[in-house]
Amino acid sequence: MVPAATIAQWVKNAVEQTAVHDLHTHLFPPSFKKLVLWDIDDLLTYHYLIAETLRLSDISYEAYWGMTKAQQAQHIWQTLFVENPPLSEACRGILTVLSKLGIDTSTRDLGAIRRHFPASEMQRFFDRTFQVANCSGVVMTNDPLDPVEREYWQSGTEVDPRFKTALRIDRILLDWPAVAKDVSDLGYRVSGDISGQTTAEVRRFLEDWVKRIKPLYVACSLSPTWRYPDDNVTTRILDQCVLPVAREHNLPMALMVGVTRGTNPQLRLAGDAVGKSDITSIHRICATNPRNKFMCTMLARENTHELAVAARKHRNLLVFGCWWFLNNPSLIEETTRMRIELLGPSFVPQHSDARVLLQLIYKWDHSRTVLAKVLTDKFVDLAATGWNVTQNEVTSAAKGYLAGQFQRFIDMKI
Ligand code: RAT
Ligand code: ZN
Repeated sequence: MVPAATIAQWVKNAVEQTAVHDLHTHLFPPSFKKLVLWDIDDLLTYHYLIAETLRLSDISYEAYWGMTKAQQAQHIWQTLFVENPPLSEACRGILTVLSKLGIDTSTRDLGAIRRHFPASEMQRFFDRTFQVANCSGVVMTNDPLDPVEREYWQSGTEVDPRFKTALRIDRILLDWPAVAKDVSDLGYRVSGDISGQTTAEVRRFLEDWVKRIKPLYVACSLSPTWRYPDDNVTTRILDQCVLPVAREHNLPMALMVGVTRGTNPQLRLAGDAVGKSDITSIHRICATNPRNKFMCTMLARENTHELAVAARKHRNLLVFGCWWFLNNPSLIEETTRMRIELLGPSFVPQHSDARVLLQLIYKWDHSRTVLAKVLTDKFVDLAATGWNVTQNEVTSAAKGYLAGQFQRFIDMKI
């Protein structure tokens, strides 16, 4: 029998050495200058940390938002790292990034840390981050209705090949009639009441953007109240526009379900929360559209088990990632264990959701540690049955989880 320590070493090596393909981030290539977030002040003003700071500091929301980014970062550092121990996952993440970059934090002096991130070094940090995170590529979140982003696409800005695209369509699905004006301003004959040529024109809009950005998938985040099918515009646009286009191009539709936007509007982007969602809608959308592929991640811990069960029932459903509030080691561990037990190799355990380039370093370091722990246990359990575990199968499992499962799903004939 292969000893447990040997298996642990094989798993550790395989998980560390496999370059990850990150399926969902909010990162942009260096050429999309206005949208790039990368340095220590960007790390500190991540919305996860804003929410944590405004719990501990008695500064008013208005005063916080009235500060410059540098002042906000200083306030967050002072509150979460100097006046309190930085115990949360988001705080620990910053310390992992600094430590992996060899930056000394012993004096707890933000000024000294900042000197390691001169603006002139931005481009160099892209290569360094991908290398330290051992990441081969990231999928962005691309919203054609964001005027700043759209400008880069329309002007043919060159895109670093490590950055892949995903067509994000939240407003197209969820924001009628308001979105009609924005789509029509771009030259499509759509109306708020979805009359006339609207559905054909929305299809044309989607086709044009598929052609322009060549996405790996189409994506939308949905609230806990989302139901499919429903007697509403979202179902209509899904059925008549999005799913036909996605089917035609073999693009999975990624459903990110369970976010309640703006629970506390004063927190802005940090004000979204989680709610329990309806798994029967996932079953129905997969079953009634068997020629479409779906990816799904759900935000509530309560939904993760039933989502894994749903994936057992629908081969056109790929479960991915521990999203946002689930991206914490304790929850990643229980979720990954449970998914392996129910789905074997056929899921994508994690994505980073990084908004700031350097976050790739900590999000993947922390997730790899958990994945290695769980995978070791699972292979040790196999060895205990008398199965002759080989290094090859360990390596190929790690490769599948970190990089291969998405491609398998794309290539699968349904
Ligand atoms: O994780 C996040 O940063 C969230 O704010 C959201 O962006 C979420 O991941 C999403 O894609 O909607
Ligand atoms: Zn996201």
